[in-house]
Amino acid sequence: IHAEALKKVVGYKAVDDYVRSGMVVGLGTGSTAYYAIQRLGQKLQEGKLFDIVGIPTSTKTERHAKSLGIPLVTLDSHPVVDVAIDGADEVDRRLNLVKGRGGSLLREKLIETEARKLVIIVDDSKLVEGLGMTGAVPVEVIPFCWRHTMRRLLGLECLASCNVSATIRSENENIYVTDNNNYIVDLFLEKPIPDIVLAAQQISEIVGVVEHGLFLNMVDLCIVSGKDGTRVIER
Ligand code: DER
Repeated sequence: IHAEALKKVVGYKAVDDYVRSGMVVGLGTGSTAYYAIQRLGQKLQEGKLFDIVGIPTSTKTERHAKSLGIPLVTLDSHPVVDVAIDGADEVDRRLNLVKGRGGSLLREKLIETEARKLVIIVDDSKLVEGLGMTGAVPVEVIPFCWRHTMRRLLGLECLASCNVSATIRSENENIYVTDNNNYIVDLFLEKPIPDIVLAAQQISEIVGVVEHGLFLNMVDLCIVSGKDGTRVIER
């Protein structure tokens, strides 16, 4: 079964099963959340859903939602999000996540922290035993003295056993700039993080760090698609 089909089935299912008329919906970012946004736009156009407002987690998602006619608001006017739907880079057995390889982790976490229900949609390639083993753990940092902040990240006690390395995320020879005019330091670990909660705390305590891609104890349920079908994992 084609990878895009796996993304589409979970994107559609998230909207069909968890979005009701009148809701404030957090709109995720990435190639899987793309399908949830498509489905939401389609059902609004068909009149199967109404009185929906969306809160986009990136300018990219904002443009996509606008192109479909989904009415958009922000957390300033709508601080309570009924449901948020987003993809993830990694999901562990406790539904803790790595997110942010698409660069949108700050607004994603800001909005998804306020969600009454956070629905994560993935194909089964994202399911992992330990976080940080399939790719980077992204950390959004302020541009000022980013090398200093990167050094502080590399020196963290809680990552000492992980053989950690770091790169400043680049795009076409330039440093990648997020929607919030920050940079991203990607942390690469060779061994799993022993204490993920402590790591999240210690990373956040570094003054130049704005936010990181460890989403812990946030997810209510995860819809997973695979070649054998689709299942829902509740936390
Ligand atoms: O960057 C993000 O957090 C995205 O949600 C990403 O992690 C998932 O994107 P994908 O659905 O394209 O894999």
